[in-house]
Amino acid sequence: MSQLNAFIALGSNLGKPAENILSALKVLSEDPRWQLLAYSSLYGSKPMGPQDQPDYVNAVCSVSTKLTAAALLQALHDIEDAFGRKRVRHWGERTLDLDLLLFGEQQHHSEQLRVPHPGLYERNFVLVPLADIASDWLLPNGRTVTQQKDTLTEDSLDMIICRSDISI
Ligand code: PH2
Ligand code: MG
Ligand code: MG
Repeated sequence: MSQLNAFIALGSNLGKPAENILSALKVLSEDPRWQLLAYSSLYGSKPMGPQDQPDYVNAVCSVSTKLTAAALLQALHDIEDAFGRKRVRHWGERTLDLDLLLFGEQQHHSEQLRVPHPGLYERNFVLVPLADIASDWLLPNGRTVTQQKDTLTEDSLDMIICRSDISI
């Protein structure tokens, strides 16, 4: 089976969000089912969805894996569960959210598996960190990550930890 590059969005707004993201990156770096290739800086972002929830910390990483997209997504859900994630409300607060953004050039449109992630094109808290590690990656809509990021009008995000200061 071939080895593909996947991009994963990380988000947290409960407990100590930055620590949760760094711990999740460590867990991802230690898993034998893939190799962690790169990770972005950590960004603080205002909540999308219900406003009565804390601000988020967001980041993106890439892995290389021989897993299928469905198997990788299941593995990500298992890691979310290990971080004590409870699914409380749609777009609501969470200890750790791991979203599969891109899986090589593949596209999946089932209920369980949507790749590219449906929010990818509109969310600055996804495109800004993704541009840290994959600015020239060509998206299925024909734009590069940076070109897509430049279509957004929202305010820029606050970088809270620069990726060069992170050691996993
Ligand atoms: N995730 C959500 C809902 N709202 N807002 C921000 N800023 N960042 C997130 O990661 C986020 C959100 C549900 O996954
Ligand atoms: Mg999710
Ligand atoms: Mg999400």
